[in-house]
Amino acid sequence: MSIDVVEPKTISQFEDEQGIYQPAPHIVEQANITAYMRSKGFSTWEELYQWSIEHPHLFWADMANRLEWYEPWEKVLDDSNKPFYKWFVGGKFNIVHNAIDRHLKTARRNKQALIWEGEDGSYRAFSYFGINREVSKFANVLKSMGVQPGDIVSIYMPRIPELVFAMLACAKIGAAHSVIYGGFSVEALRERIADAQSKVLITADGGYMRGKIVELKKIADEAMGHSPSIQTCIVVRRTGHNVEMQAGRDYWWHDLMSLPIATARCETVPVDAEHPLYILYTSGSTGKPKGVVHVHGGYAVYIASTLYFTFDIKEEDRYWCAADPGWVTGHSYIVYGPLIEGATSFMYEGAPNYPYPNRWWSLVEKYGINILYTAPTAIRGLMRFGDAWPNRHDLSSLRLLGSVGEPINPEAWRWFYNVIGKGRCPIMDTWWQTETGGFMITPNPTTPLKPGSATRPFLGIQADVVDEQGHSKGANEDGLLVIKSPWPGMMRTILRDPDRYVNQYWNSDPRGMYTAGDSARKDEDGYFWIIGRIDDVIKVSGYRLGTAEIESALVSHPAVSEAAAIGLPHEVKGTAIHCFVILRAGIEETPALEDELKAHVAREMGPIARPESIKFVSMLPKTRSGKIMRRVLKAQALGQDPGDLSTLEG
Ligand code: 6R9
Repeated sequence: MSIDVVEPKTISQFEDEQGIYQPAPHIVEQANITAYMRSKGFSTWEELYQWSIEHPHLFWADMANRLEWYEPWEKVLDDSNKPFYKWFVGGKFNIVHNAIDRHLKTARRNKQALIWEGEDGSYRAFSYFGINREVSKFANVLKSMGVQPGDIVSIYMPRIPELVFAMLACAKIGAAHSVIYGGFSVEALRERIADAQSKVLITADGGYMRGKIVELKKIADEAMGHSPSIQTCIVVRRTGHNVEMQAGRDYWWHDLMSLPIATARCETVPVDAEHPLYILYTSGSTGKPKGVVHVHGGYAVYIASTLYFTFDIKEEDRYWCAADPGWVTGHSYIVYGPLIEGATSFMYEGAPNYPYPNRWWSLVEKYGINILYTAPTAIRGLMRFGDAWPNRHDLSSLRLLGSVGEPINPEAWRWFYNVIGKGRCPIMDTWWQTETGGFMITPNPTTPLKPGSATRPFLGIQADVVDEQGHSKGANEDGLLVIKSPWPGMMRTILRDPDRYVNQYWNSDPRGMYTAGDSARKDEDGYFWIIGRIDDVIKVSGYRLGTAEIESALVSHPAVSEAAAIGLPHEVKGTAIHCFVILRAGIEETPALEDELKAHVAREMGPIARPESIKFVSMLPKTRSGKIMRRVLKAQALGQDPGDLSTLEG
């Protein structure tokens, strides 16, 4: 495909001689953060930040007081059993009370909460009143299926409103949800259902992606065939194509929702602030995905305050986070965050370039989107088609833009800023992780921006770049990104594996700082520049995949004896997967086998994990302890010096 990227020539009126984008005075004046800063008696963000890290209990109590509690907390933070921190101890709370119930008492009752457009052009919208009805009805359905507080319900759905209702219904009755991204395949789904021990799976017949049907129910059927814990499967009819329904196990969502038990009245269950809200599986450096646990209280406080200050949500805004709800970004900033803030959130089902590369821009125009939050991979993907597509549309409703998932290259940043934001919308480059719950290093609308930098830590967050011993690195020196004190949105543990939580995140640093697994550098202005993952994780189009998972998928093929996967730069995906495979004796290296192995990985893990290339090799570089030295493969592929080879197997 020919690449038609024109580096925008417009120099924004806000760009200074150093290439720093200064915030427009009217944005600063109207920003939520400015109002808060003034209310605390400070005249600069720096002073406010300094206060927030010196008095985190006061700051977080302020943030918690923005929400409604059934019973107040006794203590903001209990750090008596590090790193198992507890927040808002003794408080009784439910995130759904804050996301829905409390709005019903105000004029927001009739405000649009969720506007949805399907890839096929279908349109649905729900007010807060409407969302409450759907969620309450479905919560009653779940209760009738025997779902209890503490259970984990697995959800495997396309990007449709029922996904949001299902998540909220679980939370409303004190059950935890585990959303498995709809792009994952049989084995990934089976493994996650087994770890969560789910009795109930919620899915759909299928979803639309690029005009084609994704066969979700079919994949779910295969996974359920090997999931003894599942007793009930609830299926939303989205595509209407034929799917198998197993009597006694599978039920249509719409049938259940029309039963008399599905009344629109359901009490929200008050739970402890530390009660689990959801499990979200994410890739780590070993094969088994980690079930990151988030809780009701601190998580709600954290995502609401980060959204409020960073994306500056205003009552009349239409906000669009274009992520998938199956990713943490969707959990925090499509579902819970915007609803807690009483915002109008827009959700789109399909591909950004379907049927044409102007789909997103036409949606911005059609719905009058004010805030657009997306990922560098999507920006690069759309930039490839040139400026004519966005230029055909009125994008003047946009006020703020956002980016998440991987470092954004300055070219993509400038294109997003100039061509989409017309040089007037600041870009919030938000660095965070599944584990952190919400934004950690991020600008706010008053921050001077440097393209490619996530700028500085959020209020109350102490981030640093350190060496292996935990000593701070100097300006512009590479090191490990750490967080030096706890925050309310942090993960609480890894499901069924608390040791892994301690070892993976807290032990590598002798001072007990949270180690993020990213390398970074901090410049002379205290701006953070994220370099990338230091562990064996590859980010493909912003999705986090473990090299070990890809390798196990390859090795599960009868022709493969050993495999190594690395990430190499890719123009659109950011990073693409390249594999090195040792075949079993007697198996011939053919192009057909290469294709078959690519398809095999896509089948096992999902299309997102399909390798870009597979190279047949006769040996792999390994350490004496048998660990594959992926950095050596990577250096070779990039023609770079492989560095220290002292641990290479002799
Ligand atoms: C939210 C999310 C976490 C990893 C993280 C880092 C990378 C995320 C970034 C970024 C540079 C940003 N990452 N945001 N890198 N700039 N603004 O992505 O969660 O899927 O758990 O991935 O993503 O490497 O460690 P998750």
